[in-house]
Amino acid sequence: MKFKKALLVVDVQNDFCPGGALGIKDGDKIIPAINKYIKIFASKKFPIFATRDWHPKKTAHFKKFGGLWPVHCVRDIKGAQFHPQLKLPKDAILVYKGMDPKKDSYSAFQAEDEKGLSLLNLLEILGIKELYIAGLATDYCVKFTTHDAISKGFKVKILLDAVKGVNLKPNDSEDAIKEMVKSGAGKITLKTIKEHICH
Ligand code: VGL
Ligand code: ZN
Repeated sequence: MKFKKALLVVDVQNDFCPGGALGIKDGDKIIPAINKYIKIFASKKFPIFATRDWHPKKTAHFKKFGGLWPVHCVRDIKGAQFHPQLKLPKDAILVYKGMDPKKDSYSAFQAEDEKGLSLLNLLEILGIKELYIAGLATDYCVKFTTHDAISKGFKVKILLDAVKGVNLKPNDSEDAIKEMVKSGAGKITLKTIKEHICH
């Protein structure tokens, strides 16, 4: 059975890359692989979504207001912009998350476009049934997004060579991948992607 597919590029923003406020070690090293996936999906005319963590200056998500994280991805500043190496097509669908000053929101299913349409709305409008997920961070946004997607009935494939984690604890990313697979996510790399989308 053929499912309609989309690529979801999660939070490839300056602040999550080395030198950024919440820089993930080697976070930028996955960008060339992501760009290759973008080319493959674009060539098939499959939609490409990209999320951005998009915080107000004051939010309970930040350490200084009771949360877990240093100040990062404050909307409209450089840290919140996409990494300059990321090559999104002009028709990529951009969604934003983390705007609520009172709570954390890690999942892309808490994201919305500039008109306020949620990711779920947008996926339904386009008839998408299967998500291929890349980006940052494996142990937060990628993990929460995958669990939400599966619980909402989507099929999920994790692009293993195009994700990286924060690893507050050293095995967090590895554990996150195991959990996602246990919940039903598949694993894909650039070596195997063609078998999945080129037919
Ligand atoms: C995220 C840490 C802080 C994420 C967001 O979406 O992965 N991680 N804010
Ligand atoms: Zn955040």
